[in-house]
Amino acid sequence: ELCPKTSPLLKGTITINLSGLTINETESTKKMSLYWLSVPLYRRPSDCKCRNKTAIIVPFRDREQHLSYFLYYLHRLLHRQQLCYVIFVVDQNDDKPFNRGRLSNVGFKYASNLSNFDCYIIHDVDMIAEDDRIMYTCNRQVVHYTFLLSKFNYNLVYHGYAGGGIGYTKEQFEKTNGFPNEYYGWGGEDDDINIRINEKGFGIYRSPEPFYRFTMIRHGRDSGNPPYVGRMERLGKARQRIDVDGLNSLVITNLKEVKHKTYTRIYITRSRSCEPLREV
Ligand code: BGN
Repeated sequence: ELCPKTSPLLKGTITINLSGLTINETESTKKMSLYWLSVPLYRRPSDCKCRNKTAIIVPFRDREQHLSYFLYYLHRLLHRQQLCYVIFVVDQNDDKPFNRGRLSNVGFKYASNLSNFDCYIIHDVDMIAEDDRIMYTCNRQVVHYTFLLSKFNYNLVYHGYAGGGIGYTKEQFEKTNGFPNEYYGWGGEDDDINIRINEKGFGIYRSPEPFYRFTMIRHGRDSGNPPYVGRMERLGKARQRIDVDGLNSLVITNLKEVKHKTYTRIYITRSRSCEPLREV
């Protein structure tokens, strides 16, 4: 039978203790998932038929320790929410500036090609939900989950912030043309999708519940992710570029997949032929 509308497994606030966790800890997560796995593709709640299928898409490079924290907490949360889900880690396997937008598009394309999910959540690896009532599901509006971050003292950092974790239905992602592919390095791509989502009339939903809080794992700036100097200028043209730069202009070459027990990792390397014009 269908799972209840509100999962009886929810416990509320989650205590997050990062110092006590090591990469080895994920081994226990692996064993746990084997126990719950009934169909290779999804982790299913053992006792009922899930109401929602969610794809978690994590743009990633070189943050193995963060990934083990992330998986450890997220698997527990999603299980308690009685969701069917798959976690896709999209790994930029080159030394070019990090391109979060493009990785998100690759993840969406890969996931939506694999199966029909109700919700595609693009999620940073360094953000961990502090409450299991933060539902990893979608809405009529595009859902922004990560607007109260420890890093910003749990305040919305500015009106229009759309960074961290954001959930789309297939239709929403396709109609907004996903993410821009042409932001290289840190900053701006999330402000760009905010424009897309509003221009296409979906709007962004942020829960009024006070428990929508996220811990952001502290880290220094990545050398492979320098601030993108051209981001202001690119953002100024965001409206004109919605239907030109995005899911529909994505070229995927050199994709490799590795299936782990608790997530699928997709390696994507930018080939020479689609090298971006270097903007300095
Ligand atoms: C903003 C960045 C976002 C980032 C947030 C939070 C830009 C665009 C030029 C104004 N936007 O300033 O990408 O997520 O800070 O750190 O840099």
